[in-house]
Amino acid sequence: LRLENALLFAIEREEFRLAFQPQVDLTSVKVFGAEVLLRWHHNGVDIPPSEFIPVAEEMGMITEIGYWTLKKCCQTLSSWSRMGLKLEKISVNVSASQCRDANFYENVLKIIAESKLDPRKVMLEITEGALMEDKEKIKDLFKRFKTSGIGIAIDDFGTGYSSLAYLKDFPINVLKIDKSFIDNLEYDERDRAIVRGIVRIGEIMDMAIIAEGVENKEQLRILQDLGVNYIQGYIFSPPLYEEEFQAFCTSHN
Ligand code: G
Ligand code: G
Ligand code: MN
Ligand code: NA
Repeated sequence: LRLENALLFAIEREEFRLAFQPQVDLTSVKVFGAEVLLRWHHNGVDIPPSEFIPVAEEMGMITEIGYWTLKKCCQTLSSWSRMGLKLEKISVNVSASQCRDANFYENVLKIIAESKLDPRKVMLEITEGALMEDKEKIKDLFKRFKTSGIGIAIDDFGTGYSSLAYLKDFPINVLKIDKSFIDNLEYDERDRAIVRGIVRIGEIMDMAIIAEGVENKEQLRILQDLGVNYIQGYIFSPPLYEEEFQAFCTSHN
């Protein structure tokens, strides 16, 4: 209950910050994008998203928090662009319940337009669970995003409950291979088989593949061998605050 009460005031008390985790293209060895990860600093402590996001979802506050996050990250991307730091993509996590907002599409478009950002720079990361909600409604939503140039990435791919059939029916741009398939890549041939399969699906269905949670060089080498060129993980960088992220990009591009 205390957490819920505190969450109600977190935006106006400016307790949220964005962290940005670099996404690296191995072909050019450049930062092509970043995933935005919300941080909440409350009463001197950092409360992890794994704790407050589910609460925000239950309270129905995730919608407001989600719009705040999108607005903030669009503004940040625009300001980076003016400073000469050009990112191709910014990925924002979206909860299933955010997609239920009747005006979700219009609101997202409005926020992007207000920042004078090219919608093609924005990627929405959605977990497989969201696809299960109301299939036709979600499909329609994704199609509208597609016509506006906004990308859709499936987060934690392979760990959810939904069927592979949605890959065929939904306009999806990116599959993010879940960290759990990367963790033992060096030791477990079954994980390599799964990654190989995902890469093959991506080729045939014209979806890009990003590997998440890559931590060491051996994993990186295997992923490169398997044809995965987009990497996100501690091997390059943890999520960084704005200034640190700028410094990281300056030293890596
Ligand atoms: O770095 P990390 O602990 O931030 O993130 C943990 C999880 O919290 C992420 O996998 C993601 O599912 C969730 N998360 C982080 N930021 C956001 C956000 O802005 N919106 C939503 N819906 N989830 C987020
Ligand atoms: O939204 P999603 O579940 O994909 O968020 C990614 C989560 O994974 C965030 O909590 C982020 O901090 C974390 N993360 C990203 N890269 C690594 C990594 O290389 N190792 C570990 N342990 N966690 C990571
Ligand atoms: Mn994510
Ligand atoms: Na993920």
